[in-house]
Amino acid sequence: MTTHKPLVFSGVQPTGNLHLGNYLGAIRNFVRLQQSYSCLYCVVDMHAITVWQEPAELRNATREVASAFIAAGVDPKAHIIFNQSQVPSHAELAWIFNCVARIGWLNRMTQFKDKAGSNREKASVGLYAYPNLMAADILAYRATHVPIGEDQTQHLELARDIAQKFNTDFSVPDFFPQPEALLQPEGARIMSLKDGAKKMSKSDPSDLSRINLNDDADTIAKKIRKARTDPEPLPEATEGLKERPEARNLVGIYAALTDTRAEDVLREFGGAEFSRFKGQLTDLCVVKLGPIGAEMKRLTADPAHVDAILADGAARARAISAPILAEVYDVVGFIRARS
Ligand code: AQP
Repeated sequence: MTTHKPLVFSGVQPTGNLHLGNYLGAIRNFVRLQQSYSCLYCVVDMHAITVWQEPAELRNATREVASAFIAAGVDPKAHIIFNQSQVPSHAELAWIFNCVARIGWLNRMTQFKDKAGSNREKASVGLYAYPNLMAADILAYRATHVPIGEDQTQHLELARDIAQKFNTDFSVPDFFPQPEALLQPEGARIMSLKDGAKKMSKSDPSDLSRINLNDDADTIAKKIRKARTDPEPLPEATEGLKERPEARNLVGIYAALTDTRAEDVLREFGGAEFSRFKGQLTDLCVVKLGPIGAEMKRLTADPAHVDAILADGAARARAISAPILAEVYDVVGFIRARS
């Protein structure tokens, strides 16, 4: 990995069912950023266990996310792909950040409220402290740019606050940078195929709500055919999508997969019935996702190979983060053995 370029860090949780939203909202962008940044792409298994994960499934899902990165076009030699738990700096720095961040800051995090729901008392402490670990993920490398979905902007703000408070508390003004979000353009948020008001999500109990990256052509066709729509044909202009979240979502997916805008899609399909549009959308999804799914299948069939890529990435990630963590320990006042 070349280190003269600005450093990007981003992660995906191995919580199973990687889907089109993860691809269009995150992984595809990871591939594009390789040109201009040095990139660390992390399978964040420690974040995943903030809610219960079956150990065997966690292992498989970790390999699946790593395979998706590679299948989509991330180069694990030129950049770094690894799983979080193999680099102790994340947990070590997170503990220090647990002591820097204030409870009041975490109390404001809307994702905790959403994910814990009405059962807050039963949520894990890890789910509550999750944003501190995310700050550690980024700052353990002094990464300056973080590609995130809009749902993560509040957590990134918190990472910036933690960086600043650490620098101020310990009188080390430039120790940690202020990481910046690399936000995707509007439309990168893909919604459930069953409910245009809910985002497409790994944890949605209905498999028909999402297109998984490893779905075969028949499954993709079935899911798009069954996707919720309304009885009207597609409008001629984007204003006509305003009150039609499901139509807007399908048009948005088509636009994202063809790297165009909703208005371009409507120029082609305005006035068309959904049956025709859904047929075209199916073909497009199969063409774009088929090769990724096939390559993921090939890679996950050889777990030892994927594990070796993760181990190599983790060793290179440790080489960047360990010296930074050693400096942090000195700043905080921890005694450590000198090599
Ligand atoms: N529907 C989506 N549209 C666009 N981007 C999305 N992302 C997730 N869902 C969509 C982006 O994918 C990246 C990885 O997400 P994550 O695995 O860390 O967790 P998440 O955001 O919580 O993803 P899910 O699918 O919704 O998982 P569950 O159901 O487990 O919570 C992030 O960059 C995210 O923005």
